[in-house]
Amino acid sequence: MAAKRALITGVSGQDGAYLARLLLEKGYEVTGAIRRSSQPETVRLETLGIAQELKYVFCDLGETNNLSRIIQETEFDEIYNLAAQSFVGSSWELPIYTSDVNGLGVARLLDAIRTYSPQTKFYQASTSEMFGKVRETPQTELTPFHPRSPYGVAKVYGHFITVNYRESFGIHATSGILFNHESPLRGRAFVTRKISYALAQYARGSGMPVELGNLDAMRDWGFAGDFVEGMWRMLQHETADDYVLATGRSTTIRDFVNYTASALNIGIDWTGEGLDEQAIDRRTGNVVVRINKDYYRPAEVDYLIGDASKAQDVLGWHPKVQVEELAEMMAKSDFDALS
Ligand code: NAP
Ligand code: F7E
Repeated sequence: MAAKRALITGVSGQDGAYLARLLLEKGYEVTGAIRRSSQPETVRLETLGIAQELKYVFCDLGETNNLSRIIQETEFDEIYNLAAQSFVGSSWELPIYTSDVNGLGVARLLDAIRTYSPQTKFYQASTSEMFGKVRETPQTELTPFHPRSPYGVAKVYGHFITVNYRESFGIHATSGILFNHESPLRGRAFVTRKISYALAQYARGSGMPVELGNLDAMRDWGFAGDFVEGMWRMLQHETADDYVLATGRSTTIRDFVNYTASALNIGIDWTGEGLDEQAIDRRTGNVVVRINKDYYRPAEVDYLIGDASKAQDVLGWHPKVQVEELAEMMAKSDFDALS
């Protein structure tokens, strides 16, 4: 039987790299869509040792004709749309661009599929950020959305245009509503990796504190490797639908610092409140964490916790890695890399 053909947009990102590895292991022919840049970005694929095993096309979700040509030229069995301006914090600085790529970019892809390859299965990377100021706890596929950032607003459009193309044209278009998932390949601007990298540097003797924003925000954090398996399972199901992927546990940023410090054998005590809160090295008295109000967001998502029962029941998907293990994995990876 011929190998299945998959296109991954955003293949150079965290999820793109793990998903590419999974699909290659399953015998797929994988095409990775990357943006043209002065130096093509394949570092994560190289880290996983698979950069040479993919085909590549240049693609930008801002460009309609380019997407159409890619989909016209190759009959893909599955397209995973992971490309996005994915950093929530930057979306207030780049609201128009974020809306174009994360919102209209999805419509551009879906319309090319509708026109040139309507049998192709489509996965849209939707997000728990759509729940924002949450209407119920825990959040499910039926929880109403109230996004709190331009990123979240754009993703709501991406979600509903996916639902609409499924309902209007019968495309196998699925929206995965994924809660935060992290890994040693996570970008360094996101809070978990910012913490693991800075504390690993501290453990190696930097003596430098890390500056963070709101330590009280709570996230349902899982491991990206587990979550990309859920994406694949969604497209193997006979019918397209919406699915939440989450671990069902929520943790403060402060506790993620605690788990990371513990994994690196840094004993810390918290002192002070609000902007004066600090984590102090029990052994030396040095400041390990301090607050910088610049990292606070204009509107915060305070508390997210997902209910992935539907994905568990229908797809047989279960997250394997718990948040403490995730923090340890990230901390040790950064510590080892700094040797
Ligand atoms: P990531 O590491 O930031 O990767 C984003 C990818 O999108 C990169 O490959 C980036 O390419 C690409 N990209 C950005 N703008 C583009 C454009 N205009 N055209 C084409 N490609 C573009 O993000 P991730 O964590 O892997 O997340 C993957 C997807 O899942 C994203 O859509 C994100 O919004 C969504 N999501 C993530 C999480 C999470 O917790 N990780 C949770 C829910 C949903 P460059 O390398 O060239 O920048
Ligand atoms: O922030 C707080 C911040 O940037 C998490 C993306 O993958 O997941 C990610 O979005 C929390 C927020 O991720 C700092 O205020 C405190 O409450 O790591 P983050 P995010 O915004 O949750 C969702 C599901 C996605 O879809 C997105 O693509 O941590 N926080 N201090 C901080 N955050 C950052 N970045 N930096 C700080 O210093």
